[in-house]
Amino acid sequence: MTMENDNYGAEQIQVLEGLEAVRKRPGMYIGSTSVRGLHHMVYEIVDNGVDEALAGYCTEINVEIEPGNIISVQDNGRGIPVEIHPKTHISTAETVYTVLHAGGKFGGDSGYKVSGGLHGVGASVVNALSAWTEVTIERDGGIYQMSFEKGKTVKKLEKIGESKKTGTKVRFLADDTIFESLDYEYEVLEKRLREIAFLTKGLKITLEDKRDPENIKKADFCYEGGLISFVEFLNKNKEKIHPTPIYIERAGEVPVEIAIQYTTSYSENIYTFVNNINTIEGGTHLEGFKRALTKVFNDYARSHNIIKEKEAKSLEDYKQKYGSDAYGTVAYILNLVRIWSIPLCFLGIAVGAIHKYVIGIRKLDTLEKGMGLIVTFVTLLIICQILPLAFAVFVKFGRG
Ligand code: 0R9
Repeated sequence: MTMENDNYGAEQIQVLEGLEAVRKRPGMYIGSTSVRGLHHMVYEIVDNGVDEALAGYCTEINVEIEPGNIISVQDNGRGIPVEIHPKTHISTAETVYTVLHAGGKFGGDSGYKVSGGLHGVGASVVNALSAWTEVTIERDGGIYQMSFEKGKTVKKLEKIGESKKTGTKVRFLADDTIFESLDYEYEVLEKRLREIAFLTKGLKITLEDKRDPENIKKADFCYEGGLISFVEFLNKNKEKIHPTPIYIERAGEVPVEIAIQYTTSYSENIYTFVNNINTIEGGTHLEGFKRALTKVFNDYARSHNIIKEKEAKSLEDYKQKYGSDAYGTVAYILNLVRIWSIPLCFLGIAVGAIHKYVIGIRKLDTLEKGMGLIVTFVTLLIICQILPLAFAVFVKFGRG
């Protein structure tokens, strides 16, 4: 055996150890072994298709729950590369499914690093935690297939037919010795897939639950409006203060998308996403956004003599003083940032500009209208009450 072969052997051992580690501590890799972790298995595979969509090569992802809780996810992207990988000496597709972190490591320069989850590395985790996995790839004029049991290859990638199409289909049965239950909740998958569709403008996602042939459930989502559609969906039963959501999009190294709509509802809803993942605990992106919003309100209030030059108020102050009690204010703010972290100032600039011209003016205009009414009322009072009095006084004393 040559040195090179020795190295290859060592790499292979690392591979096996890698997936064994996943099965030993599944929670560390998929979050939990409860039904929540089970749903994450689906999201990990879907995210790989979403990455392909974000790279500009995939327009549709079809998700099915087959009888027996088998999950099938199919995309119409380029298909996972099938050629032998120079480092692992097995096909790139098999590498992605058997080497922990391979998606990131091997797909490095493929523009394959934007959606949530583990950025492709999730494929090997799902494989390790499944009783079996079957991957079918249409690419380079052929149909290729490989299969695994508990993460181990049982059928190496082989060409099984011809095809002019391209895409990847992954079918897996989660391992019931790992997960507490294999009962997928249709509504949970539906909610998350709809969210992904909102966050991935123009991508069509279909969901079909075929477990009960008497009661097949179906849904499909495709939103050309992206976040605007998301805000409209969230506010559909609310009274809107402005009919069209405010929308900001900034491309470049730090892409940002924001959509906002105020309604007459009392509660405020802010949703933030980073790399398509709902950041329920907020973060610097949310902080930056709120700071920018506060600055815009204060700048506007100062320039319209609503507050003094040196004065500054918080968003809460504005909401309490000019918001819910008088008109009701709700902001739906959605923020999609496909990066790891965002400099606060960047968001500040992006959001500031919009708010200056739209939200601030809108809110404070209403106040100004109120002020206008008071001024009109006082003027009428003067005309109706004070002028006749003055006239009477003039008549009385003038004549006298
Ligand atoms: C159904 C779920 N879809 C996938 O798992 C999926 C992965 C994937 C992919 C690529 C294309 N489609 C995919 N679908 C891909 C192709 C190419 C470059 N990068 C990504 C290419 O043709 O050059 N891959 C995800 C990881 C990898 N491919 C890689 F690591 F093998 F490159």
